[in-house]
Amino acid sequence: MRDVAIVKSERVPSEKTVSKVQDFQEDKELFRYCVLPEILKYVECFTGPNIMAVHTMLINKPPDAGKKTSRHPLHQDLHYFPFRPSNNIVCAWTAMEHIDENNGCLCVLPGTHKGHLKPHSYPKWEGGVNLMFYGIQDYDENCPRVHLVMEKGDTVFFHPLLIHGSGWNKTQGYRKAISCHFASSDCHYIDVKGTSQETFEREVMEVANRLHGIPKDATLRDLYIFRGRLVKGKRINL
Ligand SMILES: O=C(O)CCC(=O)C(=O)O
Repeated sequence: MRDVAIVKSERVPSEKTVSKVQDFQEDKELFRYCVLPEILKYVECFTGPNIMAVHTMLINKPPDAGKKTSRHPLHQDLHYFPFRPSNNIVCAWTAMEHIDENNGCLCVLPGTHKGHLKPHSYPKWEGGVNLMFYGIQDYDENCPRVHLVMEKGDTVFFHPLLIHGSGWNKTQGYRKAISCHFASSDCHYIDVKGTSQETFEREVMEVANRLHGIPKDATLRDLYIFRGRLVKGKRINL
């Protein structure tokens, strides 16, 4: 992915132009992150013994080009997942360097994982918004926010209903983090048609068709069957 501020400019892939690498599950080196015993020890508390890596990301938040497009709006990750139950899904997010409010740390609204999935849409930001950066528009403004200051190697584990986002990168460095969403392979798929997730399904399947020729009638479920990789135990439903 490239930040919306530079999406129309330079095309040579480099640290300066790639803001996110998604779906590294087939990359031998990066996938080592997803099988680290130090990570799986905690993941298993949420997923039980049958663990799938369902979404992987290497995030390289660029220095903000001046329009605050490097922000990630407040959202719930469950918006992107066509399977349930949410209590058997968890994100591991690891800082690859010191991260604080200057370079755009994670910001979370504690306790919100006890709520429901809220409707998401693109925020109407003046400078534009990155593809797939959906946000919640009606969160409680008075809810306290916690900014997660982390050191290299620090890892946070969080529920897919937890409302979170990240701030803009005010530094000249590229803020790096690696993350994986894990789910129990006992989770079951749901049809997102007719739900608040339908718009996302339509958009992501259009991109999958345009970039990879994935048939137009494929569903979000098909995409996750394809991208999911077993980490431990047995592959059951997912
Ligand atoms: O790393 C970040 O800045 C936020 C990542 C995030 O929340 C996401 O991709 O869902």
